[in-house]
Amino acid sequence: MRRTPIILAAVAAGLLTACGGGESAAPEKAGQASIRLGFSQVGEESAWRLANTTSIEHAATNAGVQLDLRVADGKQENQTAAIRQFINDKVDVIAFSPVVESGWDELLQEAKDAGIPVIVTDRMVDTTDTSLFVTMLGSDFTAEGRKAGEWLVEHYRDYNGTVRIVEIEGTTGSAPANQRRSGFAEAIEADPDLQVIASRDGNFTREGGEQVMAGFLKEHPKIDVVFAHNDDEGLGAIEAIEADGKRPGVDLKIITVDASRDGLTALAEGRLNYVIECNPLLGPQLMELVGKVRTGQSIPRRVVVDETAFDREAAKAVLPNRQY
Ligand code: GYE
Repeated sequence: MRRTPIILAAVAAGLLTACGGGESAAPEKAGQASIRLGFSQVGEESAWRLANTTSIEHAATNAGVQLDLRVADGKQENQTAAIRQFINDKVDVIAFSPVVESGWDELLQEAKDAGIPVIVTDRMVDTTDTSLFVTMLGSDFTAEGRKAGEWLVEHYRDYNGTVRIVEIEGTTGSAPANQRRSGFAEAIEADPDLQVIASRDGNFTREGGEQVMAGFLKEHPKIDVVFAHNDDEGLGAIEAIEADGKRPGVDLKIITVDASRDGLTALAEGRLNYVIECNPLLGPQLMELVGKVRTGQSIPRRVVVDETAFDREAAKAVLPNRQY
């Protein structure tokens, strides 16, 4: 588990200016100027994740927030240990991106009993008591899955015969895997010719995507479409398809989610066919929420990130300025 404490002197910048930090501030205000945030990150599985971590680190620095970042290597038990440590350390605010949706009730109750507000970011938790967290900041994964399905329905509108789809899912039990799968399934119901013939966990990694795709190619003589739950899995699938002597993007259509620079580059080259955006640059919005929670201001229960989707031409247009 990586641990990167970033202790910063209170800087009167960004949200701190709003909090009134500075030399002449009253003691309680000076206290506010130095918010301690414990953040438990999922891991380092994808380009999305690395960009998300960097965004949070930079935004904390800019806001003068003392960030204790702990990276959990994709393991719920590591996240549990990190959050218990934050509770012990009496941080002001806890934020976390839960690797899987369920199994958090007891831990979040401990944070609540200790009077520490919890912000859920990126991935949703499935709790019986929604008062266990103050807000959720992240994308609408169901909408992302739906966009992928709608593109397929449109693309195969005039096609006769079965379209054989394989799905490379994200980490089993995670919110993005569950919701991208259901959004996609809901959208492709519009055309009974669109059939998911196999579906397997690629753990959101390039390696996982390659292995799962290699297996699919062995087991299924005819595959028309790959829906990968993130770019990394799709890029891994490209390698397996090429190793099998087929042309990704031509012999098999590939749809992915994230729209990282590598994903959009493959799309611009015609090796992917459609990419749904999932924005990892959540740091500034997270710090704004942290500041508001700390100072007792009201915040919405859910903050959804604005996103789009790209075809080949759109990818070429945005690539020169893509930040992640
Ligand atoms: O799509 C994937 C990452 O939770 C939205 O996790 C995130 C997902 C993202 O590993 O690349």
